[in-house]
Amino acid sequence: EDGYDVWLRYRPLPAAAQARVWAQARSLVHAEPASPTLQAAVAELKRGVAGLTGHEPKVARQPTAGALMLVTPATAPAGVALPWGELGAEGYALRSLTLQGRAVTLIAACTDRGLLYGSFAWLRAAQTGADLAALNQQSTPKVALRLLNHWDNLDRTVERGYAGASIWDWWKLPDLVDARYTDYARANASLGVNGTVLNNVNAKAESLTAPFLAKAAAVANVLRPYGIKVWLSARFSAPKDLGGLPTADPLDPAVRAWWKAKADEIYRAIPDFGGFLVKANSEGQPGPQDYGRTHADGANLLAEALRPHGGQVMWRAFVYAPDTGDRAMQGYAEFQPLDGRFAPNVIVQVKNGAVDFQPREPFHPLFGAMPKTPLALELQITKEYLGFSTHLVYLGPLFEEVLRADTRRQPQGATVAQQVTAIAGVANIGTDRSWCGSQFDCANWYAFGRLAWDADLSAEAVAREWVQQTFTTAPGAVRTLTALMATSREAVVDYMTPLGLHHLMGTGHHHGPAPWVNDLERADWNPTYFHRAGRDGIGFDRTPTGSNAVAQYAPEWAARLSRPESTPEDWLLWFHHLPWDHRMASGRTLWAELIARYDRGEARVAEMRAQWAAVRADIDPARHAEVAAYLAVQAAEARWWRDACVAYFQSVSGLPLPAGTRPPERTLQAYKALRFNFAPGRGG
Ligand code: BDP
Repeated sequence: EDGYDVWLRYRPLPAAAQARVWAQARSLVHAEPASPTLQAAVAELKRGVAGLTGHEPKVARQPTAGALMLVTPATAPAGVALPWGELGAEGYALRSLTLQGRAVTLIAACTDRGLLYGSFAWLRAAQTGADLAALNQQSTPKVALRLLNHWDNLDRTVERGYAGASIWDWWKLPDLVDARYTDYARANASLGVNGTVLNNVNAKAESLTAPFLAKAAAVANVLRPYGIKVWLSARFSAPKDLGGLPTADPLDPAVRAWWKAKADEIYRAIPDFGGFLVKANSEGQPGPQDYGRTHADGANLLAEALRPHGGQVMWRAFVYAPDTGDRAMQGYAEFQPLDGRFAPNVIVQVKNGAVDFQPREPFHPLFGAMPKTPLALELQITKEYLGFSTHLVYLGPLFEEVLRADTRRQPQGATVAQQVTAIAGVANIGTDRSWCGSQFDCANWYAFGRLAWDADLSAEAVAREWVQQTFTTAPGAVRTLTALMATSREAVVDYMTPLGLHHLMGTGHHHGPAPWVNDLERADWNPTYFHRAGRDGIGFDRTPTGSNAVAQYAPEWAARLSRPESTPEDWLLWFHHLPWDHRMASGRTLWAELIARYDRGEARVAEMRAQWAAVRADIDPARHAEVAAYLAVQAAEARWWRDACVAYFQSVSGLPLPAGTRPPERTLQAYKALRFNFAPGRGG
């Protein structure tokens, strides 16, 4: 066991469970000839049932007792009522029923893609102990586009990648097509991911040249049967870089003609190409503002070229202008006024929070604030700011928190999940044998896909089913591991950035604590800019007496967030600058509470180690030892975070440590002196 099989391990079930699964999957009935997608579904069912039970189901023409039947409206048995109208192009239903006296199971969908998703759902049910003789499930995704964003460079380095090199072997493609691409497609299809952006948002124009399009087309050919469309990040200056034009001005007719010809060329190579993802006028990337044009002008230029082919543009709202005096306000300030100015096939892609993938951020104020513009939610699966792949942090609760956040933009039905037409996750996948850099990081890929498909699932239920498929079905161990995962995100918030603090990480690589840094090229990259700690207190005043970022939220939120008493404590220092003796809900002063949170984070990691030790008998030795070693690193680093932050904040507050507090192990100077010149970071 090395993790390669992720949650599609299909290892033999306990004997009684094997018999129950085999009784419902003795044969497979499906339409002939089968499309590549249907073939993929059937192959997965055979592989899964064979692995779980030791018997491979035979394909049959007619249903016998214990048949699994994959049916569409054209092939469903007469007289069986199924909710076709509700299933759409991707949904499926699983039904146990009796047909001419024989007990069978229907996997029903309007399309072969729905059958593929339904087949994976049936396999999930088989592995998580569902009663396969009495199935009655139905599921349809509410968010149309569910994409991975690879920040993979053409030289195979991965920006913010902690799992080895890029899985896309651009050098050998298109002639050599790694079998791993098929396993990648299977894993994503099992979650319902239906698109993938192959290259980094910090894009090279070369990704749009004919040789690279041929390589992307070879990947697309592998992913297509699994319902996954290929997308590419596009560099806005490509007409200059590749086309030799003097400008990339979006209103220039030659530039428009260049993109149109480029789109035509792409669709000749990849007929179902998804579209472009664009990072423009941000962190050195070119964009329409270089020519005095707006983000809408830029996005509409690409949209116009893609439109005849049905392609879409995902235009990112992660920008640094206009200078509002508050980093957290820039995306909204730039994009909200453009609502209504985007072409219909443009989707504005917004990070979950207004700063940058922190352990905890309030939801981005753009959600719900651009009613005329489709929005995408961008989540980060790779843990750039949460301890890389070394720390065990299950992101399900973070994803759940933002998906369920109620923007209050409409009287009802205004959660972030209800406001978006797409969900994108910055991938954590690489050539590492276990794909994601650590066993538990695969849970974040899993949770991303499952919650993007159905935001109403609970992060805890998703953790449970992941454990059952990935590690063990032993009930005690499943309970312990689900509990471990459930608290892991709160642990990292506590030992890194409690109470709404943010961006205290080391410069550039974002590894480790550096709350003291105050000399970066941009003021709003400095940790001191974000925490604003001094003798008088700590926190960023974003109320009307400060930057007034609260005004970017719906009035109800703006009012709530303007007062410390009505601000959720977890967000307190995001919105308020408060004196050290401010009284907290616990009765402690803010100073004492801050330290208590750091202590709690460290203690939680110790508890996670104990929980992992307790399930040792239920986990294979190789993976158990690997995770235990990672947890030891995490424990040491949680202590480092806690100690360095306590030492620093004490130097600023000038206050004594509350009675009974363990003093930091080392001096502040010692923490400041640490250097990590080879930490993974930007790549490229
Ligand atoms: C930041 C990353 C940087 C990305 C940027 C982005 O540090 O590597 O390029 O976001 O999202 O979080 O464009």
